[in-house]
Amino acid sequence: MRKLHMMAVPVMALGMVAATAAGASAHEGTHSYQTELKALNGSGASGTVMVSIDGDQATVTEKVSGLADKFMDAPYPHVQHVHITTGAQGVCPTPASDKNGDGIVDTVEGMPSYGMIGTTLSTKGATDASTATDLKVAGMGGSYTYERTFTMNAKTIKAIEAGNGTVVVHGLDPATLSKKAAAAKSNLVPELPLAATSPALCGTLVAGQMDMPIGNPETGGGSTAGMDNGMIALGGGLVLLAAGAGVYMVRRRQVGQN
Ligand SMILES: [Cu+2]
Repeated sequence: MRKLHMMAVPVMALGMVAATAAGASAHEGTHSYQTELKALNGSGASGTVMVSIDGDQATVTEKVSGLADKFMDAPYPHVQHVHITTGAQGVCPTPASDKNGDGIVDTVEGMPSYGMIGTTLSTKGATDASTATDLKVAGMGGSYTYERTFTMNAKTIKAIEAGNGTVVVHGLDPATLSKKAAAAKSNLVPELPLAATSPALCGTLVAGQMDMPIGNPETGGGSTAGMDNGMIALGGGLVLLAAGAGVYMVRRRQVGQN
């Protein structure tokens, strides 16, 4: 009897340690989330994003390739955000989200799926919505690696923890699109092709490390989100970039002739 008693104590103690560690991990320490970015709108791009959150500090590591490379003979600026949903589950849009049937799921059509901008993955400066359309701090060119540690706002952290944080990288190359889609004008900024403001990559962050199996984001019921004012500003920025040169329009015509 005495021997059994002695053995039971250490086993119980171990069990308690394990239970404590499991309980603490829900709120303390570093939590990792990741996603495989999938091409939207036939962008042909791909990528991965890893987000490590410790308190209010987030380290975002992102690798993308195959995006539109040039805009106006300069590296194509790809604004990128963590979009967040509150009511509905955050997901990536599917072709069914293309409500007007023009062949592109534009930024507005995608919002019922991935929600509003929670955090801007800017290369420097603010990471809230204030830099959402700042082309100078966007991802640049067709392939890039992004790594930054910053204070992440509480609403984005909360959404990511709930599985409702979705990384969206914007900016398509009209050359990769169907004639009809390439010729479409932006519903945000009519002077621009729809491609310029539309999402090219999307992935909803899930808890875990990079070796976790990733399923395709499912389409969600989702609530209807309003027009994203930030994305209107994005269009304005691109118009400024394009002003005076018209290279983008020329390229579009060439695409249309193919
Ligand atoms: Cu966005």
